[in-house]
Amino acid sequence: MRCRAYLLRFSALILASGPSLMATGEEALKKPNILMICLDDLNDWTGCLGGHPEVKTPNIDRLAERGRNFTNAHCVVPVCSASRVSIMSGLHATTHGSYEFGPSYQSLPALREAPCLQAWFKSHGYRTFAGGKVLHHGFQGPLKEAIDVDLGPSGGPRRKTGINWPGGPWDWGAYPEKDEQMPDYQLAQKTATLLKQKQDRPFFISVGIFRPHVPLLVPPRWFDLYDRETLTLPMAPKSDLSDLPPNLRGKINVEPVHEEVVRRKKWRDLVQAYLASVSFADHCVGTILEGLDNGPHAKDTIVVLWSDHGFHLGEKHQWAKRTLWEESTRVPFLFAGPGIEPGPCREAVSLLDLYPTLTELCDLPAPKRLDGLSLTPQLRNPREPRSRPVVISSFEGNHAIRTRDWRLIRYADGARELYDHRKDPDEFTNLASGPTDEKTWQSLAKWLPKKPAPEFRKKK
Ligand SMILES: [Ca+2]
Ligand SMILES: [Ca+2]
Repeated sequence: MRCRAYLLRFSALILASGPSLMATGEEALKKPNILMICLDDLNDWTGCLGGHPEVKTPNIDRLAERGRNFTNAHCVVPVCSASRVSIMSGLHATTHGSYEFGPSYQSLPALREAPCLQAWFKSHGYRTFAGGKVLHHGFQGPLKEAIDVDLGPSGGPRRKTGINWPGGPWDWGAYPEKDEQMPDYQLAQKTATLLKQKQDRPFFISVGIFRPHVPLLVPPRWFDLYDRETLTLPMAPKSDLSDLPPNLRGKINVEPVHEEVVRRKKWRDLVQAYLASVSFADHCVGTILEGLDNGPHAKDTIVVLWSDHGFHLGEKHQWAKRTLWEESTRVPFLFAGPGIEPGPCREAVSLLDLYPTLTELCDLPAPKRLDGLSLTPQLRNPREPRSRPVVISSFEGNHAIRTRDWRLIRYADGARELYDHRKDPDEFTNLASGPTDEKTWQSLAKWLPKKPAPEFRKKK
């Protein structure tokens, strides 16, 4: 009966139209726990997003099946630090001014008064645990207070010399021998052990797995899942580049450039290594979820899983992140737990929506400013439209607008791109390269940021 009471109460939290319907008395003091799993540089190459036909992610897929799978979710900025700062502050780059890899949360003046997600939950009675890469720079300085218990690092063992790409950050290979030698897996096991213990007050666990971030080094059994010779390479026709604005050339490439990967005949190796790293990360997710499912908090914990941004593996002849195209901005974003009905949602949503969604699900007040929208309407009804589209920014002055069906990009120099996802999910045909349907363009362009914050630069 107690379990049933929990379920009813959590369903009420999600389904109620206002606080008047919330449970009262002792029941109101009980809050759902949060288990937040974040992955690093994981694009849509999961079974539940269908980004690669051979990828094996059984654990993430199982979580997607039992919860709400936001299949059209996007980051705020497609690079680690700025993406994570935005998620954890609930504020857009156009508010805090971090559009590229760089400033820590605490160094941004606009965030001085903005409580990070974990600090907010802690100040409302939660015990907070965090391990691995959650904020890119960690919970340092004034943010240290946000975390009660440190669960340790993530990643893999470091190597002094490269295996396959000496001298570059892009190494890959079957290393080390066993999962147990990977701090990512050790962190997953530690989290699973924690989840098997009874907690006496609500908890918020943040756990950040580092793979599939480079270097793509994972144990051999993950490489063995994929046949290098027959695996599917991304579609990257040279003709796709002909309708792109010229401003892109050379500006957003990071090492390695696509031509170099092809020339050195390393495309297949890198795709295999990324797939292997994704499956290893999925195994870490499975280890954590096994802990939750076999512990005392399986029924009173909301699980949320996301990746900080996407990743190119040759699409549009690009590698890695930082572009404003689908492969760089689209991410897995899943909610599961008591009262959350299973099924996909195709509305365009932002990782910025995490903060207001979690505060509402847990019946906490919200900080005075959050730029995202609570997704509780879409958790109730997956066809409910989000009231405004998603805005993604990369480098100062460049922005994308993503709706259910469209992507608009406008660069700082005025260059334009427009893609119709109903007909062109790979964004091959830039409808803004010639005469553009102004009505469609304007209906999307009106959402472009009017007065974005200037880029924050540290005084020298
Ligand atoms: Ca990242
Ligand atoms: Ca094209």
